[in-house]
Amino acid sequence: MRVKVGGEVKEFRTIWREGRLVHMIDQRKLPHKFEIVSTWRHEETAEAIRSMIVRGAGAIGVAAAYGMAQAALEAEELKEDIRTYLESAATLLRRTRPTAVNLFHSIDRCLRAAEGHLENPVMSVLSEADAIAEEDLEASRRIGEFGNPLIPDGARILTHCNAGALAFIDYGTALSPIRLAHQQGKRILVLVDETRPRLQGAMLTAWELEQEGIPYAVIVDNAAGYYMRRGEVDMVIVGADRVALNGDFANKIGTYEKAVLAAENGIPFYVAAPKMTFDPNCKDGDHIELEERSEEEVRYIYGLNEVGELSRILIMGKDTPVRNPSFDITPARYVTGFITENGVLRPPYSETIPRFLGLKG
Ligand code: RUB
Repeated sequence: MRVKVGGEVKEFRTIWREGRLVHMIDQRKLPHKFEIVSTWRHEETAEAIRSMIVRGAGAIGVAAAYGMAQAALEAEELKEDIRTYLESAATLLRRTRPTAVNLFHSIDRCLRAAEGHLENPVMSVLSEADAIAEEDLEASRRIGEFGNPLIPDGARILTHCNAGALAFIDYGTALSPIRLAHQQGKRILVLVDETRPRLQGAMLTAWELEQEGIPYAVIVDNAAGYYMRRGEVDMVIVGADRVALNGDFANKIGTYEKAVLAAENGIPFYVAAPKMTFDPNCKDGDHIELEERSEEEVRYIYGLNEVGELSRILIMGKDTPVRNPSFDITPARYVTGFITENGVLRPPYSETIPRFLGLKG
């Protein structure tokens, strides 16, 4: 993605690897500060995923793969048994965030790579991790190509959370078709749900759209229905953290109500997601583990204070009881189509998804 830093425009990936060093854009500080965090050990990368320095299904999948690459190099340096070392790194990385299946797919692929190449398991894990990153990049680029024709000139598009270049390696999922539509000269407006409590919409999606010069407006989460009912939303495009075989999917809390409102108002509702986000072992949404995050995320708001310092502000009683589910499930019946790297999947999903995953002839 192109980023304006210090008056210059530079190309960045959300996360990249240089030998054992893993670099990532610090997503907790945008849009106020553009900073790169670098990790040297897999434990630090796991912590970066947990604390959401890096977040978004695709990006944490790649972060986990790079964490496994670091673990392979650590095992070599420490002369540890590689299998045992990788297994324990896998356990740590799996515990960081439970919902996005990309993370689990990546870890399993790296473990299988080590198993399959006993003569040089370290090299094999490194190339598998790099392959996962390249595949993610290519998948999101293709999602843009398949999604763009769905966007009419003049479209007003609602999106929730951040499913952009920051949530992937580059391009993004939901934002990939939007970028392409804009590049092709279509006049579009993106309505960005702010996405409480972590504000990924207001902080990250808005920042990405600003960088690209795509017209947008941030709206409070509760305003989506208002605009839909007024006829001011032509389509919804969101990302996903895990798609079940029947088409139910998990995404950021609040996605479900946007889908119901879209159906109520006759608005097409698309989910942009690559193969890595589909879970062949999950038959429906009731089998997806949904993350519950810290109460502090709801009690405090994070941003710049009036003297320009990043700070946390308590917005309710410090002991006020709160609940903080981070994801919800949207039933398949609300999804107009899944925009994937191989084309747009349509209902009945219990047939089209298994076929897409190569599970049915
Ligand atoms: C991210 C989120 C995003 C999906 C889709 O949640 O719900 O919509 O990950 O993104 P969080 P992707 O910010 O808690 O990680 O583009 O990776 O499919």
